[in-house]
This record gives sequence, C-alpha cells and structure tokens, in this order.
Amino acid sequence: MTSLPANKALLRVLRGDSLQPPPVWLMRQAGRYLPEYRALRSKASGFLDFCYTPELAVEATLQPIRRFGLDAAILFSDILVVADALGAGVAFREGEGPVLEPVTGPGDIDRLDSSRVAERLAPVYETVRAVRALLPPTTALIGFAGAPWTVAAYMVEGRTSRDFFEARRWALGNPESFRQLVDRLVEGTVAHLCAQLDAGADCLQLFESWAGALNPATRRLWSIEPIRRVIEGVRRKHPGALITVFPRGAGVETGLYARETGASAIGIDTTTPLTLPGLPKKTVLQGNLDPAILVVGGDLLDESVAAMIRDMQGRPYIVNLGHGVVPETPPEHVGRLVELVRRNGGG
Ligand code: 1CP
Repeated sequence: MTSLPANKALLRVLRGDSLQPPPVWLMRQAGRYLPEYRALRSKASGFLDFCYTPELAVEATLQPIRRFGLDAAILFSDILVVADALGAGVAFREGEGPVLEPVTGPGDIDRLDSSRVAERLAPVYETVRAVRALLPPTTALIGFAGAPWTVAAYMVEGRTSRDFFEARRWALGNPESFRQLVDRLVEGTVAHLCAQLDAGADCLQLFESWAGALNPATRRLWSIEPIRRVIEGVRRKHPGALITVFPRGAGVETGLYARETGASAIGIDTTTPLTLPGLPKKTVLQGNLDPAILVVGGDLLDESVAAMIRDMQGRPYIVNLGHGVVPETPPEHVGRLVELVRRNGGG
C-alpha cells in the first residue's frame, strides 16, 4: 500500500499550501560529500553502470534520507541517461565529467531513437519501484530529467562546457534542424518522466541547468517552449502531475518559467533573489541557499536559513539550495540545515 499523498509535506506545498516548517530537500543530496556514497560508488566501474544497477542506485537514493530525515528523496540517476537511451553513447570519465559522441548535424539526429527510451531505461524504473517501497510514508519521491535544451547542449558539445557555444551556434544558425533534435528530446523526456510516475514517483523536477547560456529570444524558443511541451505531454498521461522547473541562470526572466511553462513550482538559483519582482505571488518557490554557505556553516548558515524562511513566510515554499551540494560540504552542516529549518520554521 502506498501512503496518501496528503501525508507528504512536499506534495502539499507543490499543490499550493504554505507549511510551517517548510519541507526541505537538497539538489545533489546524494553524492561524494557522503563517505557512505564514496564506499558504494567504488562497487561499480562506471558512473552509468552505477545508475543502471538498481541495488546500488536504491542505496544511493536512500543514504541521505537515513542520515538527515529529509522530506523528499530524489531518484539517484543523471540527466544524461535520456541522451544515452537515445543512442548518444554517454560515458563518464573520472575527474572529467560526461563524454558523449557529439551530435554535429542533421545526419546524426536520424540515428537518435526516441521510441525506445523507456524500454532502455527499465533499470531506472526498477529503482523507482524499489525506493518507493522502502521510503517512510511521509517522504516524497522525486523523479527527474534534464530539460531538452540542457541535454541537447551536452549532446552537441560532446562534454561539459563553459558557454555551450557550439549548441548556441547551431540553435541560432540552423533552427530547423535544431528543432528536430529538441523534438526527439521532448518525446524521450516525456516517455522517461511518465515511466517514473508509473513506477511510483510522487512528483518530478526538470533541470534546466544551462538556461543561463541562452539569450532572451532563444530562451523562449529552446528552453521555455520545449519545457511547456514536456509538461503538457506528461500531463496528457498523468493529469495534475506535480512538476518543478529549475531554470538555472534565467535571472530576471525566471518569472517567465512560472507564467508560461505550466510548472507547479520554480526552483530559484543562487544568483537570483527569492523575492525577485515578477514572480507571481502564488508561485510555489524552491531554493536558494548558496551551496558555498553550506560548506562554510557556522553563524552564516544559521542566519542565512533563518532569513530565507522569514522572507518566504506565508508563501508556499520548499527549502533547498540554489544549485547542487558540492563534494567539499561537511555532512554535519546538512544535518544542521535540516535542524534549523525544523526549528525556525516551527517557531
Ligand atoms: O561519480 C560520481 O559520483 C559523479 C558525480 C555525479 C553525481 C552524484 C554525476 C555526474 N551525476 C550525479 C547524480 C545526479 N545528477 C543526480 C542525482 C540525485 C541527487 O540530486 O542527489 C541529479 C539530480 C543529477 C542531475 C545533473 N547531472 C545535472 C543537473 C543539475 C546540475 O547540477 O545542474 C547535470 C548538469 C548533470 C550532468 C552531470 N552529471 C555528472 C557530472 C559531472 C555532470 C556534468 C556537470 C557539468 O557540466 O559541470
């Protein structure tokens, strides 16, 4: 038996309730800052093998929940599994990050097959089902995917990049063929997200980590519009699906994602104030503690958490970082953050 969603603080807030204390989870809450993660990681050869081995991925998902009692678990996986399932040949190299067979033009798009994404990612859904069965009834399970632009940017570049120049050049110079790449990604992403909901994920997050690489015109065309289509596609099969969008680097245009994508909530990044003008009052917000503050800890952490909660009082709000937990983070500081949220938020 699954528990009633009403028991889960995160889902109540995603539906528009304002809760005291607010729910708290952290982007990249699983990972190298935890000694138990490093021990587990050494059991798989490649990072993707790790993601595709349910036994290991389940354990990585649960580690931060056991240690900190967060309000949500996020599936342990990566945004690039969709690129891998499309046939982009993804590998992760130690210390270098992801390496992909670059998609360099229309010819390469033809070999990307979006119709078999959910079939190829079956081990990921097995992980979702197993985590679902093991989580406490009050802990939500978040499924996720990269937004089409961010995943396309890695596929075109073939690796990470400071500014994703090749992807931008293609999107600007040959929008017709770039649209075909984005269309495949929209289809593959919808299939992947629906399969996670089918397997028992309570809600979803779309990571648009490279929204900041676009200009206002291309942001509308290649970020906002594809995200809108992904959300519409998911809700065609799962009406009312709760979907958070994290448009990192969208700056003053962050509010457009709230108004134009159909998102249930918006993740605010570290560089953008939670009180940004132009964010509709009823928008559910998530964020945005600087991950470096979580590394530093001490009074700075205490004061920053208190200030976020004070600023968001009376609004539907989810405590999180403004980007992922970094490996330098002392685990005790995460424990302290959770304690502060429960104490400040409750008082
Ligand atoms: O061996 C390792 O431990 C590798 C480090 C690692 C981890 C822990 C990578 C490689 N991915 C992950 C897991 C991961 N990635 C999760 C798991 C759940 C959790 O949050 O705990 C999630 C949600 C992601 C999402 C992800 N992957 C994003 C979006 C969020 C963000 O950070 O902006 C992106 C951009 C990636 C790509 C990626 N995965 C890994 C690396 C090194 C990179 C490249 C990052 C870059 O371009 O700088």
